[in-house]
Amino acid sequence: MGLSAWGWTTNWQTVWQDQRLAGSAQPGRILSQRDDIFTIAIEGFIVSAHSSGSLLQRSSAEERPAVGDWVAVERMDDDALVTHVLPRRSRFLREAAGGRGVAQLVASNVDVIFLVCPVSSFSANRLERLLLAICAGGAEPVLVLSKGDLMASEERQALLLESDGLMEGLTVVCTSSARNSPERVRAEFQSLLQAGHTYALVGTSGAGKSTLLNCLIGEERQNTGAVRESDGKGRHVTSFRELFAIPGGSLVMDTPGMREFALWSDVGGLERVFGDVNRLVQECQFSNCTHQSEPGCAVQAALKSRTLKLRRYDNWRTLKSEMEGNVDRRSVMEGRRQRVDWKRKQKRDERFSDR
Ligand SMILES: Nc1nc2c(ncn2[C@@H]2O[C@H](COP(=O)(O)OP(=O)(O)O)[C@@H](O)[C@H]2O)c(=O)[nH]1
Ligand SMILES: [Mg+2]
Ligand SMILES: [Zn+2]
Repeated sequence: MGLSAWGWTTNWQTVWQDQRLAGSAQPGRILSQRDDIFTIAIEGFIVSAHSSGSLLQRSSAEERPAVGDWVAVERMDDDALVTHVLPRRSRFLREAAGGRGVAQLVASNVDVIFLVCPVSSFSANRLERLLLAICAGGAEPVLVLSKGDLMASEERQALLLESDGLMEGLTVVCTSSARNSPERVRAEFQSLLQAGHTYALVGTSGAGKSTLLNCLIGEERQNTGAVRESDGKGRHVTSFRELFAIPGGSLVMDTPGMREFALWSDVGGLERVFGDVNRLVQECQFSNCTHQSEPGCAVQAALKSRTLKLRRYDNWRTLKSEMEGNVDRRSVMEGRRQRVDWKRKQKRDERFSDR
């Protein structure tokens, strides 16, 4: 397959030229990663590669090569090295599980993220959180309500209505890979998929992401797993991110399930997901309104008239303060890093002056 089949365009060609890389380097796209080994598509070939030492040394966790990235590859005799990551068009980040203050790049250079949520475990708060991370990272979200067969039609309609309120202009599809044939599922997604564009399936374990991917590919490429009967939770069947080329020319990334999702991003995305709240805030009489009991508070008025749900307002406050906290935390970490760099530099200078 040529690189254009993996999403390479004249735009990427321009970005590539701007990097002024060594003549021996060639562009490639990371299709999957197992431990430290990447599978990479380069023109006409699929190769295995790992990161060069200097790339690892100069990059933070979130800057390191990830599935979906366009990278520079240097081929050796029986090995290949990733020496550079091209600037990303979009990056879907979360804080790595365990709260160690480290970012995890979930998906890179994805145009559209299919946020997959079974109708049976719909949570508006969680979905708003994920929509925020998607929009903050520069990808376009589409909400996929999966396992539609598990719910009666009227309940499904109610859920669709509630989904519309999660974000203005949000595309929502309700599907069922169990009830519908793969052909029917493909037809439902046809208008959402564009040749040369990259998509990612994101959501909890057992949401039906891999099953959906198999429908889109038209064959059983990814293993899928039964949900535990005891607690209805999915098992981790998909352990690696992987990018697939599907019939029609789109690229779809399957990802492992995410249980916790702590935001890593700063306040970007709030305007998009919470456009309604943002407009209300601007209409308040006082620009420093805390929306508690001030006169002329548009937020309180909207809550009273039920045009704004208390749940949504509360979640906006939670997510906003979490994001603002991230900005503070990041600047503290950045300060610490700069101090370490400065001390290192000072030590080096001292060493040189000793000579
Ligand atoms: N009832 C129902 N079950 C589904 C549907 N899609 C997938 N499943 C089942 O849900 C379980 C988890 O699916 P899987 O695709 O592995 O989920 P993933 O973890 O998100 O990749 C499997 O047992 C699937 O057969 C659906 O549309 N309806
Ligand atoms: Mg899976
Ligand atoms: Zn107010």
